[in-house]
Amino acid sequence: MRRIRRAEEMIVERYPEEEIRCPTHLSIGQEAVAAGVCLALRPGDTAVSTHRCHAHYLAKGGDLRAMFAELYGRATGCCGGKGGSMHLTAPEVGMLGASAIVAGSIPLAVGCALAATLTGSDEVAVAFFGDAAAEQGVTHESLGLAALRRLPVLFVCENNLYATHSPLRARQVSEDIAPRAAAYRMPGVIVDGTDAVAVYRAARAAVARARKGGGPTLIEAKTYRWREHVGPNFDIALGYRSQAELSRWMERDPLEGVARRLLQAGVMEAAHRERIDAAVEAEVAQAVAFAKASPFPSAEQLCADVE
Ligand SMILES: Cc1ncc(C[n+]2csc(CCOP(=O)(O)OP(=O)(O)O)c2C)c(N)n1
Repeated sequence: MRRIRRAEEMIVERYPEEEIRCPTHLSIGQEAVAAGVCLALRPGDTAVSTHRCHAHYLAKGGDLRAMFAELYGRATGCCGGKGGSMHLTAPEVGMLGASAIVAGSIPLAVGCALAATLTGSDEVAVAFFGDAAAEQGVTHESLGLAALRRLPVLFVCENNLYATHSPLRARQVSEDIAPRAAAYRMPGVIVDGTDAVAVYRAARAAVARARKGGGPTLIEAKTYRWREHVGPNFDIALGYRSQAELSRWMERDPLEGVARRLLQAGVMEAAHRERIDAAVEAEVAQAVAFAKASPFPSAEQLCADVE
């Protein structure tokens, strides 16, 4: 979680330099969801993500240097510099990719799960998506097929209460997404998305169930994005949400929550935390330096893989 937070804070610091030219959607405040879910997965399990994919990519084991190089549009990026922030991919560790189409991750994960059952593998697939994706027709088609075929897939909804600037209460009659799972006779679980341990426990149970043929689970993590929908800034001045609401969620910082528990339980000492912070700081700085020193793709590289 520290790597995810610091990497995104670094994007905040560097974005105004205008060397990162792709749109970037930060998940500061939402880190516990990616971390908790991906900890319950094996490298061979597949994750499919959204426009807000940095956290999922890093939690699944994606290379930090290749991520920054991608953001900087360099040939050493995980998509050769052609994808940008919304299209991070690391198939070698099961990060299949990220779709900027709202709900795009959901049928892709179902397809991965279907492929796993057809090939006799015990791999599990995860679709990460936001609350707005729950409003798309393809979500219901996908949940229906996954339930019918008892596919090994986790539907992980990061309910951060907003779709761009539209609040959930203006878009849906219920503030909860998880109860919809009942219509497909699959478990629907609500977890505190600021609590990495709670998320991990829910994901671990769903993965175990899926791996032994029990079928899909819908996990709804209640969470909150601290920054604007797209870009590095705070956006309270826009007026669609209040400073008081943001402050309440910031008090529930997922990183501080885990650190407090580990310190109180005597599992981690303050000095250990400082060592983690220092190591992450160096790693992120090196990733930025690597990206900046990398070449841009050549004209041939830019045209490769483009049909
Ligand atoms: C099919 C489709 N419709 C509209 C958009 C424009 N759009 C981009 S992000 C977004 C809101 C997404 O909200 P949510 O799924 O809750 O994810 P969050 O941004 O909150 O993480 C919209 C409407 C899109 N990318 N794809």
